Amino acid sequence: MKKMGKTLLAAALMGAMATAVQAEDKVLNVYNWSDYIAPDTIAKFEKQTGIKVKYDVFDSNETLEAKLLAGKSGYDIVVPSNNFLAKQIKAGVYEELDRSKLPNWKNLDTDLLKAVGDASDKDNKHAFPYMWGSIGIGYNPEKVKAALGVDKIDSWDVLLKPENIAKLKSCGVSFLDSPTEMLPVALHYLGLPTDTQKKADLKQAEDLFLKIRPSIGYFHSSKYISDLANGNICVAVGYSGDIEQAKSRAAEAGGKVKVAYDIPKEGAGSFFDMVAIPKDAENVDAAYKFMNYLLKPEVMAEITNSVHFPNGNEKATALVDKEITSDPGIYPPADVQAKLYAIADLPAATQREMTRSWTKIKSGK
Ligand code: N2P
Repeated sequence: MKKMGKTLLAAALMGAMATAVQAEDKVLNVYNWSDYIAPDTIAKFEKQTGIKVKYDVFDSNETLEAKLLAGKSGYDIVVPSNNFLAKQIKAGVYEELDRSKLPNWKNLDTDLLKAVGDASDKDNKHAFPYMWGSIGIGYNPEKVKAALGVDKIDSWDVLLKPENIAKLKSCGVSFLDSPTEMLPVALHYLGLPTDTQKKADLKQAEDLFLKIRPSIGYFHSSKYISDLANGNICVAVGYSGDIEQAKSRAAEAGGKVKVAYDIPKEGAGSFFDMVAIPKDAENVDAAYKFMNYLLKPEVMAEITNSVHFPNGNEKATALVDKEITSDPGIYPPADVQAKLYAIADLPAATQREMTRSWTKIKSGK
């Protein structure tokens, strides 16, 4: 009996060990925006925890949402912008977070948490802010000067007035491929509410884009980084940090190409990207470990130093390079921040309308 007991105990222990090994063998599937992490963030996590990570990237909320709403995305960690997060929470896409597994939550910026919570996730039950930024204009000052006679773009007039953008066509113009972020650019410029649900307002924005459409070279939400850095295009409407990355890449390549980023004087859109766990995640334990790792100030500071977007971690700011925190394109001063509008959480019907309109704009008809 004693012997039998020991055998049973040994078997049980071996079973438990096998489960532990299996848990560590299970891959953590992370789905994040492209160009949005430091080169060694994942490798360091894998080394510290023994958890293997499969890291995939997307460059638009629309792409992420299609996967999430189809279900069984296969991802354990995803990073939607907060307006999309709000809608996805309502659709029951996310796990409610167990804060006891996130001791580093305390490092987050409480003002930002409250702002994104009030806007899209009451009491921050499902997500925390990763990075944020603005949607402004990146450009090559020398090429713009040759085309327009000025080396600074400080107004949306330069891109939204057909006679101006026509002069930039030959040196190359790109726009983000995102109806929910680009239609508000025109709405704001026209003095219309950026969160409008009125078809007539959206039609005015569409008409404005159709007028300038012949001068837009392409619509893409990540390719412009290398094209700006290589001098293949001269203007891009894009995400602040991405354009700042283009600036650094151009400098690292010898500095022949110059890149500048400006938030036009009329103001611009802003976004807040949030880290969340889908309800059907298969590796929830590892997802919490990854979240808690991302909440470490030194980890987030390294990411900001690398991708040039401000993060949501208050304790990280002191660890970020001074040349980054003092760059007004990355950390806009209060008067510029006051001119930024948030991209709204819109009903599915309005979003569909915007997507239809965007398809029409892209095809130019
Ligand atoms: C990263 C772009 C993320 C900002 N390349 C858009 N949410």
